[in-house]
Amino acid sequence: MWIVLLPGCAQRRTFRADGKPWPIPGRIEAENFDDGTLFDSAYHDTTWLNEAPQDQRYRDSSVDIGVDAKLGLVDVGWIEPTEWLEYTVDVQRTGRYRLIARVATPENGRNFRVAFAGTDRTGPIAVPNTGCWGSDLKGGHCFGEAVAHPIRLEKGTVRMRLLAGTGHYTIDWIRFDWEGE
Ligand SMILES: [Ca+2]
Repeated sequence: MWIVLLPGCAQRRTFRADGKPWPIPGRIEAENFDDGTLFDSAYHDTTWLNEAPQDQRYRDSSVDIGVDAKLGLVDVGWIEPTEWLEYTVDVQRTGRYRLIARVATPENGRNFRVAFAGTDRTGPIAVPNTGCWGSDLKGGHCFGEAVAHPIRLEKGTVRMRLLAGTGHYTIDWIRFDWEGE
């Protein structure tokens, strides 16, 4: 077996021009998971191919990313159980945060979870049945919000993992609002 190491490509980084972690409090777009490496993947996707044909317009990966040019929307869909996405984040202040996610699903009983540094910190977060999978590509959409119980986060840079839970939903972004000490 041959392993080729390309100089300069071995470093995992955030998916933003300055390479900095995503600040919390703040909003993180689901499609902006880290740029991982062969040995340090930033996602697990159960299907090799992109389920969404538009994926290539946004970034190269086998994560199923949808693009709606009309709404200026990029989201992650076709999510199956066991899949996950990881983001390097910078918690700017120790305290309690409220977690809100913009999601859609036409199914009942769907949920996801969020882990920090490898530990599930939220338990299952219910995704409301919003009546469809997100945008209809004609200017309409059915996104709603999933809200978790406030969680306490420690100041510092850490990896945040979005765990699929039951899967079968679409996610646009996840946001952390400051709640207090
Ligand atoms: Ca998005």
